[in-house]
Amino acid sequence: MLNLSSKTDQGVKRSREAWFSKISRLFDRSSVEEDTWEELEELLIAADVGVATAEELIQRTRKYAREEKLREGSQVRSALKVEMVNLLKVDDNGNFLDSGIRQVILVVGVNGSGKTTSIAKLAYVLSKKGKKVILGAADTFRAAAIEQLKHWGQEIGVDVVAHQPGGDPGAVVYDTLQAAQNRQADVVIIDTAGRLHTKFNLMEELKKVQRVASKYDINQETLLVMDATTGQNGLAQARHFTEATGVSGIFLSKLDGTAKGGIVLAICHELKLPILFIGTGEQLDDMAPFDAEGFVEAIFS
Ligand SMILES: Nc1nc2c(ncn2[C@@H]2O[C@H](COP(=O)(O)OP(=O)(O)OP(=O)(O)O)[C@@H](O)[C@H]2O)c(=O)[nH]1
Ligand SMILES: [Mg+2]
Repeated sequence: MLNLSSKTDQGVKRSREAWFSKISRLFDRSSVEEDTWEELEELLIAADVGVATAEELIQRTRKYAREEKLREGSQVRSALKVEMVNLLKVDDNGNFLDSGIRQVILVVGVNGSGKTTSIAKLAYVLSKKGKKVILGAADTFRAAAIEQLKHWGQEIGVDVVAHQPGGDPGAVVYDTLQAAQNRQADVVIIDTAGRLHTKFNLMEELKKVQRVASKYDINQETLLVMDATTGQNGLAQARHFTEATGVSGIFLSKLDGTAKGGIVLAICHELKLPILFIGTGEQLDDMAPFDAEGFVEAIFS
């Protein structure tokens, strides 16, 4: 079994040590004054929460503290944590992977964001839950990309449908879904080539892949893999992907690699997209489903 809370701890370790322990210590004082709020804003921005989200969070916390007549530092700290959790709870339909229905998940994102690794992690977790998973190697740009997915497939023990390098990604998706039907798979995960969100043709190619998949009677979701270390730049990328292809949720990879885990708050608040999973390292089990309360506890603990 995955120990989820320890994976989340591992993922936010650097952020906790660099910024959130400082934020927590701000409230060790007996009373909260104007300069405490100013310092809080600076620390939140340093942690990559983003100016707009930091202001919103502070405004909500101050309002709550005023209304409830909270004066002591520790009380205000608790209020801040509650408001963080509220900000992180994006209205979504829950985690589609828990729904129990047949799924095809198209995994998209910029180059090197962690798509293929995150797919392997998902396949690993789902297989352990007893689901039959098939992977489709629709990143046909590079031979190495196909090999990388096949390697993971072998390691985990799941089938990978692949064509020759240079082939048509749509044809790979078609064959993968055909195989999924024949072999009664529960979950199909499609790896796609990394692309810059600004490249029109490549975004059109993704839409074509979505159209191929939609011909099948299977629930379709698009998972955006975002690299946590790209910080605020990642937000602009995510907006482009959302506009071009629609995005059901985010797999936030490499959270372990950044001290600026405050980006999680910016993503939820500014994009209004749910973070479904976090990546916490390079191994197969280095992931956890995202959970707002668990995240806030871990980042302050
Ligand atoms: N530390 C850490 N490294 C990660 C994580 N996820 C992925 N990586 C690493 O990031 C690098 C890129 O990962 P890939 O999965 O190949 O990324 P990709 O998006 O498929 O890349 P392209 O196919 O080239 O677009 C690899 O070295 C991975 O091991 C994570 O959660 N934590
Ligand atoms: Mg890849």
